[in-house]
Amino acid sequence: MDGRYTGINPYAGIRDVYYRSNEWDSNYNSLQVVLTRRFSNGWSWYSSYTYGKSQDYVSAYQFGSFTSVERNDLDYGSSDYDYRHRMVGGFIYDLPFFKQSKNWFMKNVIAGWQLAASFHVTSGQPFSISGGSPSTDYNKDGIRFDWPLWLGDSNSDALKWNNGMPYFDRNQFGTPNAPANGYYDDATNKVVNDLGYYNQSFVKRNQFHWFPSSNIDISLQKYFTIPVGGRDITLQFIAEVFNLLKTQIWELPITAINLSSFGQVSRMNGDRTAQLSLRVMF
Ligand SMILES: [Ca+2]
Repeated sequence: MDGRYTGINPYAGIRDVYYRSNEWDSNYNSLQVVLTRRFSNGWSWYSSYTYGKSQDYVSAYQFGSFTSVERNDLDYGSSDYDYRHRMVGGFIYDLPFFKQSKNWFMKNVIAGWQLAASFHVTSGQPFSISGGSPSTDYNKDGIRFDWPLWLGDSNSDALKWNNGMPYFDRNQFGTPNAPANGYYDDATNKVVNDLGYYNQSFVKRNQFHWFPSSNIDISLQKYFTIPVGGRDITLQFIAEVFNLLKTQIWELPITAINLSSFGQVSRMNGDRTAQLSLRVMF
């Protein structure tokens, strides 16, 4: 109910009614390959690759609305978390050097460190192009998030570059022709559905995927045992670097077609962070 249907709204004074149900489908298929090496001879390894495809009408829990109540199927598409390829892995390696050294310092301080690393490579984040203002209520049903037209050929047509910055090209998207009879006819006080409206070539939900991302984290750690007053105190020292290679990816472009800033990308994200920690166990 958008306030205009007072004639058929049985609840006077109530504008919006939220209805929640479990009745919509989602669909996930994947191929998963896992390779691991259990810890022995000082090292272990794990790696996992997933080829996945997830589709649904809405991906958020207890939130979401159809762009059109007449054509729910227009919202069936890639899930918000539909990352096609994902590879993760890592290793743990007990550094074997100087463990048998006769030198006290080499044996107790330099030896005995454990090196670990983990990484991921993930294909691009899915995202949609839609509106959010009265001007993007193309089918005139009171809901503003209608799909614009897709004028491009292949998805990559929408991605353009300007001075080394990517942007999404507004010219690849168009305004649908309005329903021929309008959606609600004030003269007859009836809803007039021009279903021919839906024969236009709309952009699909989560039609686009942004750039792939990757990351490597490493850590170096060691336990020190220090005898204090007849008992041992254990110190655990960990040095970690997150995003070792400082890989950065562009932030998603602005996806609301009604904004003048549509398609703009403002910055790259991806800091490198180093962290030292010392834990005392007694
Ligand atoms: Ca609408």
